Amino acid sequence: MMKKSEVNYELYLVTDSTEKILGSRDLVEIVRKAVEGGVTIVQYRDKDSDAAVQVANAKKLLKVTQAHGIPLLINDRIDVALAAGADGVHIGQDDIDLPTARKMLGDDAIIGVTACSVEEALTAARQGADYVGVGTVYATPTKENAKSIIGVAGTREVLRALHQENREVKAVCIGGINLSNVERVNFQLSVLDSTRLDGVAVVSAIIAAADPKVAAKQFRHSLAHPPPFIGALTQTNILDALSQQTPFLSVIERVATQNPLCHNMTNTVVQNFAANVAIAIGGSPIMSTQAAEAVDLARLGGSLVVNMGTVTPESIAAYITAAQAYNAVGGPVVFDPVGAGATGLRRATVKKLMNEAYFDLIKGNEGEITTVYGVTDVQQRGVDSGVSTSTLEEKARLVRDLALREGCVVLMTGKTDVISDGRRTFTIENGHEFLGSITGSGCTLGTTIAACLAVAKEDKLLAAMAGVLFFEIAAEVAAAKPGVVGPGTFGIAFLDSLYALRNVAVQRSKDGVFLAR
Ligand code: 3NM
Ligand code: MG
Repeated sequence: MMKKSEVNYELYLVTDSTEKILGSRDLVEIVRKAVEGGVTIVQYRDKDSDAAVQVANAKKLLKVTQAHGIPLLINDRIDVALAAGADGVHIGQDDIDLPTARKMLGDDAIIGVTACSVEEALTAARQGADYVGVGTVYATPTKENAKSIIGVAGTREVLRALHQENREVKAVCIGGINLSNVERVNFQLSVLDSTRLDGVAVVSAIIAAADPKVAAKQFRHSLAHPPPFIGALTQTNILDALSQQTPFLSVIERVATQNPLCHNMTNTVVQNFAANVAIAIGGSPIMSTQAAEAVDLARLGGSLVVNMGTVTPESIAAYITAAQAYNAVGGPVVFDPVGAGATGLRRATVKKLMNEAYFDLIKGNEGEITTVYGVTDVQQRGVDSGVSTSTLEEKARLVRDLALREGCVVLMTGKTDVISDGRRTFTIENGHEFLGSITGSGCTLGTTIAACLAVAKEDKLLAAMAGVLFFEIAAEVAAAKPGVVGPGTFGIAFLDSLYALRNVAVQRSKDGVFLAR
């Protein structure tokens, strides 16, 4: 039997013998290939075969796993595990209870338990489970009777609770994990210091794969590498940036000279103004809301704004397809959860989008950011911000905590903007009240930030701050212009000011005041 301390849970293969997934192929051969490809632990899961068949299969599988020094566990059946001499069992909430299983198998056996909730996970941990299988992360045809789909957010809650208990118990997640989401899910579940994911459990994405060895190899590769949207961080010192302004201007200059694609999925009211803002700062706007072209657009090196102005089944599906396409190539995605707390549909949409995609930056007013954080008792008046009751310090803590939890940049707009990447938190006092009197100023701030992110991926906080300052200083300049008397004249002057500021940045660059990277 394998020593428990040597078990690696990184890529946990759960088998399936059904027609739907295994088909007519030979289970032992499939597992052999998967193990050769890098699976680190195997669970034999067979809900249909008789005990004698299960014992025979388990013995064959054991030869394969033992040859590679990895453990074999048996799903549900303690008798089968004992008869075959397997390394342990995996039990669900409806199987023989953990204390009994432990008595039957002894201390050296590996025993894992399925946990759908914090309570189930903590109970398993306290009763001495070696690991918990947390899920169901995503609905999956492999287990149609799954009790609860808890998503990335629910899974993270369970991991955090386990961590707070300070238990030795290991954790893997399960349900719908495949090669197109494993990098993101692994990142989303491991980003917090206070959660720890020891591995991912997979059925169909390996068992039903055309080549299980290749699939397993690809999983191991994905698990060992950060997702494309994380990229390679360079150490930009943002305090230098603040004192010199130079890096901010450099970001603006890069937008003006590189003309990044600004892909906006936004509501019809704002499209015209957002496109004009994008052009004024040097971006190349495209206002497509079509999922069908998002994959092609994502390859053009720009960035995406998902403005949740419209929430229909079609628009939600399109937001997800587009965000995932940008995630796949490392193109920045800005999420504007418009009116997030206003309706149940919008709250559910926020949850769904955050579950299915990664957002490099989340921007919103206090109510929206509070909703995204998950405080459900905030009822917003409409899509505009309500009256704030929290102090600046409380806002800063919320923004920082959300950024930490999601591993992204969070911007809370308001009279004082608060921005954080979890490690660094700043306030910005610029802007003008006229911005609140024209349609789409929040949406076009998203457009401006997205353009900056596209050209300065190495420090997303710096890029986003450059975008905010660019936008808000242009508003101040515009409001101070002679002839600007109200929202109408302001709107026109604002576009001119953005354009003028951009030219200042380009001119300073040409003069050698700073060197664009
Ligand atoms: N247990 P696939 S979900 C066996 O939530 C199993 O406990 C689950 O299959 C749980 O990787 C699941 O093909 C099936 O989505 C996972
Ligand atoms: Mg079971």
